Amino acid sequence: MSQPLLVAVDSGVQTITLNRPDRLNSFNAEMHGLLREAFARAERDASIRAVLLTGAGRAFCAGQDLSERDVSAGAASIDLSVTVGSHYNPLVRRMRALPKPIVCAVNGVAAGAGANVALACDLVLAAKSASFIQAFAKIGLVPDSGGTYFLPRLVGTARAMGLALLGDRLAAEDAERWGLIWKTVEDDKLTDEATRLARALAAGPTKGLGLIKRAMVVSASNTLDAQLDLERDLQREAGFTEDYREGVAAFMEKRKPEFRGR
Ligand code: T3D
Repeated sequence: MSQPLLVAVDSGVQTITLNRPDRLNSFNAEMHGLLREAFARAERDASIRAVLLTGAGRAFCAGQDLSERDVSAGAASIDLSVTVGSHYNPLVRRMRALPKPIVCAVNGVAAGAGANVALACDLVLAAKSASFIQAFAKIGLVPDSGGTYFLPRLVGTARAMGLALLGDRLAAEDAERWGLIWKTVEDDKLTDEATRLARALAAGPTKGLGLIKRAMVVSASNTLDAQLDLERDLQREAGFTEDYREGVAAFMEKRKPEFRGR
């Protein structure tokens, strides 16, 4: 049987591929477990300096595997807070706390939690034929995996409300125009472009990039005063890295910096 998650490390990039294409890469418990392991490895393994998340086949991810939910007459009601609390929330928290950049290559439809896990990544690239669907309202649920946090912050309340209440498909190019994602690329260029981007990040000043990510992640809920203090503290940390010394030395010597991620 094929693995529901493929993980490969090359040139400092850990590529994680959701691999249940016949179910549009929807999440089940096994996939969540493997994702947990993959992100834990990304955190502890210094040779991994960026993560690339994508999907196998024609979809990125269709959210929760609905075939795992017994909603037949007479079946006991399911407490969905259990899976949200034990799988989705820890996944999004882990991704946001990872001190390394995560690139998402949205290769096809991203629906439900699949859309919001994509939005939890740091740079979202999408194939022009891809789309984003807040599918929750169509089945009587509430956007989870950070959807109600990311959407209004990325596209404003009016558009967030429309996406969440209607659950309609948003084409990748509209998602780019609205500022929901970083950019779209031609379908046949997605893998190359996402890999190029992830490798460029992996060759960057990893500690500094991690600090940038931390500042951006908390800025949504910080005051300007708190953010200014945080920037001061993070700059202190960044200034103690080897990569900062290398960056300045390379600039002065008019050469390309060789960052080591330290
Ligand atoms: O339960 C909890 O733990 C709470 C947490 C919830 C988090 C969530 O993500 S809730 C939202 C769950 N996801 C959805 O509601 C999306 C369901 N899927 C769709 O709406 C559509 O499949 C898509 C719009 C994503 C794609 O449509 P289309 O026409 O391109 O493909 P399709 O024909 O609908 O799907 C192809 C196959 O994948 C099909 O199986 P089949 O007929 O070929 O055997 C379909 O049943 C299967 N599939 C698609 N999405 C899911 C799925 N199977 C299980 N779970 C899915 N989410």
